[in-house]
Amino acid sequence: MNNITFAIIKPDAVKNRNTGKIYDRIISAGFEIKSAKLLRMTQSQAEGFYAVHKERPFFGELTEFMSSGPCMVLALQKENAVEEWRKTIGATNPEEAENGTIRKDFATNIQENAVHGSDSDENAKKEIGFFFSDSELIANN
Ligand code: IDP
Ligand code: MG
Repeated sequence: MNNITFAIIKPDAVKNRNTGKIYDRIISAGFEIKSAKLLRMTQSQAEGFYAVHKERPFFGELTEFMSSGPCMVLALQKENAVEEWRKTIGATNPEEAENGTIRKDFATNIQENAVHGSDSDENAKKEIGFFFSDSELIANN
């Protein structure tokens, strides 16, 4: 499936009251929201979600940050959703993100970078499954 991706409005962006502004970017970029919820991850959930990064030096800090407050998890649909959402959010490091991207406009630093985006169709599917059951996704009519 190449038309769905997984996004997070991370705790920094929720705390900084940017949720609505980021929703607006999602919608104006042409994504359909197939599911969304506000939740606070436990640190062990964050460790599970970011398991691929467990050997990286920032893993502890990252999982602490991701469980530090509420975040919004979303399933987003659009043609080429994974690539399109990565373009919309910009580079991991906001200093390298292009003008007009979400991270350029809302990230604080390389860690507290406002949003998450899946990096492949395979991971999008896994990540959606981590937070949503099939029945929570809006059906396409
Ligand atoms: P991505 O979110 O752009 O896909 P990844 O390399 O998959 O970037 O890293 C996952 C998350 O880990 C980043 O979004 C960011 O929050 C955090 N991160 C990545 N690199 C660093 C770093 O060098 N220092 C601190 N945190 C980092
Ligand atoms: Mg990544």
